[in-house]
Amino acid sequence: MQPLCTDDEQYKIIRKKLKKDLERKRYVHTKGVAASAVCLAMAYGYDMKKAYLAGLLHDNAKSIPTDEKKKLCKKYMIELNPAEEKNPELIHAKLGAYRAKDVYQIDDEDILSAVACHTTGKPKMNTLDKIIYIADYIEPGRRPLPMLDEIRAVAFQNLDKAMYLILKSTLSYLNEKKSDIDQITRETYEYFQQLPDIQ
Ligand code: DGI
Ligand code: FE
Ligand code: FE
Repeated sequence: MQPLCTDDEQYKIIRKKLKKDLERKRYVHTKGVAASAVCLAMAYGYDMKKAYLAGLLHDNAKSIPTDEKKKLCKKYMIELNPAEEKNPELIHAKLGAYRAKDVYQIDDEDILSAVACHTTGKPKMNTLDKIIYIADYIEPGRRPLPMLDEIRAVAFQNLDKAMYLILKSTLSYLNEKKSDIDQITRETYEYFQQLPDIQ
């Protein structure tokens, strides 16, 4: 496996820009997700550099005000589904993928995909998609969430099972809050629920 040197110039430039673009707490979360993604990459023999970059960039669009987010979606011709129109906090995932390419010069399709689907997930996610989705939930600074300790342990044993547990917990949280559930979040849950190796 290629070694990862977090001191490389490319990463320093990206971290500097993220530090400027994100609120302080969000930047700390971002570093936690990048570190957790690298740990998961080690556990599953995945490219640590790709995991690190995707972790760093996953929330790059999070701190942009909503009306600016919507303007940028028009600029990039990103179509918003009804759930995204109603819950603008969902937009930062897709928009983040376009900005990762345009502003952060990332061309790797796996990294862009992982950023784009990190909030709702999607059926048939690849390994990096799952690593980022899970790292976002288990990063060390996350405030206590239901089942977090168990999910942290499962994450290093079975990615699909960790996906299923996180989706289950997210859906019950959203139901409790009476938030709209994106069709893709539901489909993703149903996809992981029927996999044979999650029981
Ligand atoms: O950006 P982060 O806070 O690090 O995490 P995230 O990108 O996973 O976004 C977190 C929120 O998104 C979390 O509170 C759950 C919510 N979310 C996930 N799927 C859906 C959703 N919110 C709505 N309204 N509908 C969804 O389908
Ligand atoms: Fe996010
Ligand atoms: Fe995040």
